[in-house]
Amino acid sequence: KARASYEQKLKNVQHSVSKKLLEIALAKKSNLIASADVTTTQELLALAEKVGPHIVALKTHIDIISDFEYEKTIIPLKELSAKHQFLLMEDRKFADIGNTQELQFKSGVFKITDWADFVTSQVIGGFESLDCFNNVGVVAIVGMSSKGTLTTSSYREEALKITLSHPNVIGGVSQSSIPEEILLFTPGVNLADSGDGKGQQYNTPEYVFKTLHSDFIIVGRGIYKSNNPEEAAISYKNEGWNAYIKSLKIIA
Ligand code: UP6
Repeated sequence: KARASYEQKLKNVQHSVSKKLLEIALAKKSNLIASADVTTTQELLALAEKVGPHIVALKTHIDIISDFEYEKTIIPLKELSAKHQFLLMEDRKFADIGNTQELQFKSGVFKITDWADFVTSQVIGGFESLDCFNNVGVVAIVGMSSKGTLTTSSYREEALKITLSHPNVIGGVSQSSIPEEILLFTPGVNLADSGDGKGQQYNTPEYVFKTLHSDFIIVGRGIYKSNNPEEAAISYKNEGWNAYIKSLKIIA
């Protein structure tokens, strides 16, 4: 069976964040999410400015920014996201009871609820632990990319039940296929390396679109560590888009 196209998915998805992601993908001909795993506000904003036009979303780990200040970090980041038309994905990977996740989401210095368009969350806390994310989209961690991960097939099966049934969830992070009614986000993508010596395992864009029917690739070091992050973003964007177009034509 051929994979569903972004146009087909756009007709079927309900969540406003899913719709936005698919609309941006079609408008920019991009399925690239850049992971901004940098540690200063200046690097974060410089990267967002360079790669912004080529991505559907910028993924942050906001708690690794050493000089975080809401006014100096988030306000300009929000401006860049509006200027270059990309969404903000905070990769917080919440993994607690609902009440604690709610506090982590709404309080502290980061106030994720005020600026993120969508967030990642583990589903280990159960269905109701995701209720607090009702003003954003949630990407559930179904399977991880690292060697020796405990997200076995039986875990993934249970995780998928929550992912498919919770109204706040727009999709999953996984290294295996998931049902096409939700969006599949795949990190662990790099054209040059097969691993990082710290357990990360990489695949190519070709593999993730063809074999997994992924919707969005997430690329970190392949872009921000490159000598020219803008050029790197353009090549991942083109590789990803071409791999997606090819995968539409495969009737398996
Ligand atoms: N990430 C993974 N694998 C997962 C889930 N999330 O790599 O299963 C995240 C990492 C990092 C990014 O936290 O921010 O995706 C991958 O970065 P890289 O391309 O530099 O390896």
